[in-house]
Amino acid sequence: MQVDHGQIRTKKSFLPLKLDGWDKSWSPYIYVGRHHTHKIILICKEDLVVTTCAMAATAEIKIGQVDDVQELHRMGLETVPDRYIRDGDDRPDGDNVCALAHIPVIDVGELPGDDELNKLRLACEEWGFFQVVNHGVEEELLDEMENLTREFFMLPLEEKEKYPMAPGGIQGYGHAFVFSEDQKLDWCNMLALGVEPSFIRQPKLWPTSPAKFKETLERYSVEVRGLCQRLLAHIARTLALPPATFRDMFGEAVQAVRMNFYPPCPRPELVMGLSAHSDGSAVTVLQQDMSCAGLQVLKGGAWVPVHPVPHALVINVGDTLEASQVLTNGRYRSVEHRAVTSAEQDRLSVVTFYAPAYDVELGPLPEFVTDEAPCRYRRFNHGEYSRHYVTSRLEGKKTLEFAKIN
Ligand SMILES: O=C(O)CCC(=O)C(=O)O
Repeated sequence: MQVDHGQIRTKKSFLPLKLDGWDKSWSPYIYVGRHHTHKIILICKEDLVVTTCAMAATAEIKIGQVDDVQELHRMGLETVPDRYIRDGDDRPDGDNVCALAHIPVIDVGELPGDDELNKLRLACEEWGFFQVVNHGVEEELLDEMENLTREFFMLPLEEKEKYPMAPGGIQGYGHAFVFSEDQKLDWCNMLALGVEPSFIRQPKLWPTSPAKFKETLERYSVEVRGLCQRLLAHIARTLALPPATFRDMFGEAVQAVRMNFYPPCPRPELVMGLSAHSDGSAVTVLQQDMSCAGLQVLKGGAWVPVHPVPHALVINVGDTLEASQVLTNGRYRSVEHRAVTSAEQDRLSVVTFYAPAYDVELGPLPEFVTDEAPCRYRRFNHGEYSRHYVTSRLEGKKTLEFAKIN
């Protein structure tokens, strides 16, 4: 079947193609239909189809038995099921952890002062990760979000399962990024929700218990969105770009939140809380509780733990940030990170992903392509990249291969 890649059409205009129907299970903006042996994917913005692609139809996703790790913990197991046990190289190896290093801390209240801007530039260039203090998101709101998220994870399993994440899906309660029966699992429970624009929301997956959860998440998301926009303006300044560069380019930015809960694990040396990955976002804002330094960032081949600072937020540049690898042609890097577990303590994180609108075309800015730094990334549609990201398992920076010019 001829699929005219890149041509803007309405969803309706695809209906005469006699696709079997629309499978809306991924999310409201991506429609998957089948035509004979091909799977047709339409990435839509409301009624407009912004990108299409056709691929050989794959079998239905079977993810096998996925135990709820909080329930495993409650059972008081002394070991962990095989599906969680990592192969040797893939274990959180203590020898390769650089416990003394610290990611930079940026005082947002001091931006755009020259000294702090310089610190921010170095943080983006050398780490791709930093913590922010004085960031303008109220401490009470951070506390409230953390407490309500914890309350949600403490609900009985039957209650949480009212918001199920479909196999291979990315929204709801469960395990994201699982695509096969033999894939190793992370020691983590997740609640993931699309927030903005409204057409990515799946309201049925927003918990009604705890009672104030929804309203608090709304307020929290507005505040964190504002922080992302302020940070992007400062990051643009560090690249000598006009502060509005990203705002103008990203259009109606996409915002999603993932809440991760890592119960204590009887064999933390054998499992991964969250597999190493870089983020598909432009910028990510991570709130973590004070329990332990479970987040680790890869720096110079060693894993650096991110020690919680009270009411600070952890920021990292993602694959598609204009100030990250693709748009700066490799000058600022999105960095691999992972979460490890503890035998004694549980841990909670609330993670916001902020990314360009799906119909935005991304590619290195001309400013960053020179004879010394030839173009390393092709132009691509962000919706296409998002789709690629959420249908791939978390595996270091592999998803970014999508955009690389070999
Ligand atoms: O929980 C953490 O610290 C890591 C979370 C994370 O990297 C993610 O949700 O993508």
